[in-house]
Amino acid sequence: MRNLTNVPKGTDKSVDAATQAIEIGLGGVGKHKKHESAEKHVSGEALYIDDKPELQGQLHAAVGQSTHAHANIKSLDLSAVKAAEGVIAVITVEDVPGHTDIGPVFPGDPVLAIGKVEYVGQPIFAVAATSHDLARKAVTLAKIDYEPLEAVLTVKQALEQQSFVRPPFTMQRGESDAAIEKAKHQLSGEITIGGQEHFYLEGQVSSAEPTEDGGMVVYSSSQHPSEVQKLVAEVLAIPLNLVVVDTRRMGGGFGGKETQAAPWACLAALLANKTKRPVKFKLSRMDDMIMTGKRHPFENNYTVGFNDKGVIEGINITVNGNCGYSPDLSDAIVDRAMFHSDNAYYLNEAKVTGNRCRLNTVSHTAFRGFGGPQGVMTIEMVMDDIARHLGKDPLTIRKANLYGKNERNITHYYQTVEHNKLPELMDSLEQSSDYQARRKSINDFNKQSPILKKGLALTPVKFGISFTVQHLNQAGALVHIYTDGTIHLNHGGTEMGQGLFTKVAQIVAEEFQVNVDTVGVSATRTDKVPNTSPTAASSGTDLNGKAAQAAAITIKKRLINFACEHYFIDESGVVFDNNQVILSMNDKVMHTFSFAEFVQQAYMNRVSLSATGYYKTPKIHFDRSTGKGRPFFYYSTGASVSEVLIDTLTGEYKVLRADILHDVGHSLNPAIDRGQIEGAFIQGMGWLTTEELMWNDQGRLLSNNPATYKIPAISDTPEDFRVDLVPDDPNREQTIYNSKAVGEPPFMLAISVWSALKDAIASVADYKLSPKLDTPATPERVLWAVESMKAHNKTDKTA
Ligand code: MTE
Ligand code: QUE
Ligand code: MOS
Repeated sequence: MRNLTNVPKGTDKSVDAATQAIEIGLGGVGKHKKHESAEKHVSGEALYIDDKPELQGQLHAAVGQSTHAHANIKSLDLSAVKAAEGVIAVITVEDVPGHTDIGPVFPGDPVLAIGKVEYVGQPIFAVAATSHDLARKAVTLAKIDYEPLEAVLTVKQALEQQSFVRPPFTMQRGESDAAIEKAKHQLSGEITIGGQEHFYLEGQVSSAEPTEDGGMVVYSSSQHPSEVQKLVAEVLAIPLNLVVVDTRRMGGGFGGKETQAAPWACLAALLANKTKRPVKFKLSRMDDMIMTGKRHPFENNYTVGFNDKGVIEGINITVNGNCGYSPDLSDAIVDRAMFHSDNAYYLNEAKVTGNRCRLNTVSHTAFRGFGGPQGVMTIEMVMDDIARHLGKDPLTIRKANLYGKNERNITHYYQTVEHNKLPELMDSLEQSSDYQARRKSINDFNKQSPILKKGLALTPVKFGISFTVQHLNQAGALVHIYTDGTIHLNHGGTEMGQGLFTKVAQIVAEEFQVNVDTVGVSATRTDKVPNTSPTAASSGTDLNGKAAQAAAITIKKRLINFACEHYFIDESGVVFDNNQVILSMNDKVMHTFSFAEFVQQAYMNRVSLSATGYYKTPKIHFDRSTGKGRPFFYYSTGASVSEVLIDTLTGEYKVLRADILHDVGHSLNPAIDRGQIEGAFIQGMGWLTTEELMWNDQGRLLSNNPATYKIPAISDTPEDFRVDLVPDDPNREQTIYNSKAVGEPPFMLAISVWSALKDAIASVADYKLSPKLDTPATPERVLWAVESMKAHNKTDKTA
């Protein structure tokens, strides 16, 4: 573990200290490398799809949206739309030549409404016009007659009516009912967890160009170009080899562009096909917020049995995900909530049930953590509740329930938690953050401060890495070396700001020991690497990094063979170092070539300088029928401590300080990893505090713009923010350079903010009660929770 005294905190030096121990190769792995587009991002030169120059004849799309949450369409009169200024084409589902359902995994998502609508905002018809504004104006002119139907608008309603998008599923280990009953103490509780708008800076956008042979080239801001390719081909009824999807970068995806980039690409392609002109479809911010799915809101509950030490002996957890109107990715998302209902804790006898509730709202989708955060929240609530019941510090309860090293280490889905670092990691953070001293001083502060109260909490994260759907855990890459020694890299992953392209370029540069700047990154394209998985589940680098390394190794082996044959030396005499190829015999250097010179020689001697690479994750399997297996290759872990200050008269609050210690194994790029950790924490904080989605009783989204939906601003960053990587702690599994995935896990570090808010609120009733605090914990909810503590104090006094 980290030497606590030597690590300066909250400064750039801490990153250096954290990475000094990493063996740094000359190619670039392990170094602080700035994002491949960093300068372009800040100067505005990075091209997003909407920045591309207009093509000749380019049209712009818009859709007419449902104004009802659930209704039959009695009649649809589009004559005024067709006659409107600038309108070139109008289509309904009847004009779709191929498949009309674009459900990504299960059917249920019509590309345009088929006779009925199932949420407010559902696309009913689409228009191509000569400008974006004219297209948007035209769609308002439709005359639509609806026959309203009863709408399901709450999770409670959905549960009552057994309205599900997929059947319920249970994971079980042991006999939890009996264990709970036998235990000395029992508790139960429930929590409502809000959803979250992705609020990527670049909205959903696609641009489609017809090709001369009846195909389509589609530029799409998508995390899943291969799925866009498949769905575009299907709606057009053309083979996949006639569709090319190109994604250079996204201005953020966060899961929102895994499945939900496809509808706009399909509609652009349908209109392009109909008009034989290029068509661009970009959503305005408000339309994007109304028409695309969000993080699943959940309503979860638990019953737990535990002993005097607060150790869980048995637990039943039910997670109820609000999936919206269609399955989308909800089956896998609710599964991930169930897989993370233990977070870092051994549950002993446990039963976890997941319901996939069907509501008449937009279909909810992937968002950083993919259901995991909603599962983790539930067990963290249990920890706080047990602590208040027993009158102990929640940290004591958390530590008492952590997975063990060689015992108490089997999850409720029967995966063994190996190489568990959390006991030491949490001890280390407890010390470096001065937890105990601050706990004492906060208690003192709260005693003498009647209105302002402070709270403190330390929470862990354990997040399973791999797609829980086995076949997605594969990737491909394509590497070319040109005769000037520059390298062209392409792989199946997409760049959404997370730094994937930078990391994979570093890996290829490392293999040849050349400067990373000589590795050109290029747009993800379905004609370069086929049949790719979405860039998701934090697995982009793990999968594509290994695939690109495999391709590089293939070429490197050819180069080595060439050197051996041409210069009559052994393999051991060929060394790639510092942009050179050094050839020796009997430890005596014979030739030193620049990498470019050597590559040129190889070319002249007819050596192939292009290769594909492929990777699939080993060891993983899961049998959903028994609920048993090893769905995750490994776990990423971390912990955070948050300190908050609340005003008990207004409910307003601030995060005063946050300390994070997060494990990324051998970091491939500490600067980027740190950026991911900071960004994820702030995004998680937004989810749990200020970002409130509000639908009215007609199913219409009211929080549909940045004035009514509050994402964190720079001023919401904790005043004192200390982020450390666990240094020199390679992944025990054979991942790329023994690194660990970083994209999603640190999102859940923000749960310490929520727990700290509850700690501050609990102080009002002398820590005797566990405040119920649904999320987002807006100032109103904090105030209500404070009021309930005060009400308890009153009844306590009168009793
Ligand atoms: N970071 C930025 N800047 N933008 C994003 O859209 N998406 C997150 C995370 N970090 C995201 C991000 C999500 S949801 C995932 S799954 C991972 O990045 C995906 O990329 P990776 O697998 O390459 O880490
Ligand atoms: C985590 C994820 C995803 C996941 C499972 C995880 C994800 C995703 C899918 C998925 C599932 C079935 C499909 C498909 C995708 O599963 O992002 O195309 O057929 O897209 O544990 O992030
Ligand atoms: Mo991330 S939610 O897996 O795109």
